[in-house]
Amino acid sequence: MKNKESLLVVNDFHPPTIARLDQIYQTHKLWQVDSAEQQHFLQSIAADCRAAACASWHCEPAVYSMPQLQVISCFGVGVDGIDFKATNLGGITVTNTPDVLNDTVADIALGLVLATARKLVNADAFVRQGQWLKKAFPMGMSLTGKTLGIIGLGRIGEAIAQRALSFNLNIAYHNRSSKAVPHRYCASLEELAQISDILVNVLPGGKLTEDIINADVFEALGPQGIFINVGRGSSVDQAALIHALSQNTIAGAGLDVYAKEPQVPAALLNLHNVVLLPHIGSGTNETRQAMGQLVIDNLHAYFNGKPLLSPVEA
Ligand code: NAP
Ligand code: 8YV
Repeated sequence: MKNKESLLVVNDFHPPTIARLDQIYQTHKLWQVDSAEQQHFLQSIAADCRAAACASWHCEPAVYSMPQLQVISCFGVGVDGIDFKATNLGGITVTNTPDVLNDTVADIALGLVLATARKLVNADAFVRQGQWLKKAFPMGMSLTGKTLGIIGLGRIGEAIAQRALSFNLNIAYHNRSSKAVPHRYCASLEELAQISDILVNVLPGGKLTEDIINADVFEALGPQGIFINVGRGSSVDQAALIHALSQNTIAGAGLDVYAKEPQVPAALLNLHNVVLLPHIGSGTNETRQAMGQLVIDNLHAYFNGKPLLSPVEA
């Protein structure tokens, strides 16, 4: 029987997927090795190791220098944790897990829209604390006829738009260029914020989007406006967001992602006009399973000389 191929598993990204990789490959688990020993560990497997499996949000820099490494199969669609300068230099192709998570992330985006517009989390606390016995809960904002502005109308953005239409929301969007969709295109973030009642961010992370949702965008969104973020925290000037929320220059926010996860600033924790989630956009059993399957399928394609299913264009 042919020996199992050697596979470096960089981090503990999804235990059920890693358990399946253990069955298929001779796995070498970097995160289980003390950091002082990792260089030596990588050298000891370097000659046989042509592929790695990794979280899309972090890869140990030493991995990129492995001489035989040709593929890193990432778990996650947003590959801002990968150093593409280093992978290009090393001739390494990176794959990710697009599309299989669109619906689940879009569901959470709409969940945050409802939770903020109708103050669902505060309403729950209101009942539990017995306040309903004394007074009425404050009114929310209707969605019908309002405008949902989507920053980053890509795969997930389109799944959000599809759902938003069934809530009778109008859709507008901002990308670097317009696309063939029946929604209003705004060439600038400020223009989109200006016409939006609810602004949803689905941008990828990385240098090109860093802090581009800033004080000017929140000012344009205005005091009745709601900001939702299911993209990346790095694309938002978090200090400007906290300022806008605490001064009520925007009405509220629903956040799944933050500047430095899992750290959430105390200033946000103390505000009542923000709903805070712990980056659970893709966090269902079914979707994480599908992401894991795509990690496995990409590796299978590589080891069998077939085209990779979802290579990332670097
Ligand atoms: P995608 O299909 O590539 O969509 C990204 C969109 O952003 C594209 O429409 C792109 O359009 C636009 N864009 C990119 N850079 C831009 C820039 N500098 N300025 C303006 N628009 C820009 O990606 P996706 O699959 O929808 O995923 C989007 C992101 O969601 C991921 O990268 C990840 O960070 C995040 N995500 C979060 C979760 C979660 O759990 N919360 C889960 C999955 C993904 P143009 O190229 O035309 O500009
Ligand atoms: C994470 C995500 O990968 O795919 C992405 O870009 O942000 C998420 O799906 C997920 O949180 C993994 O734990």
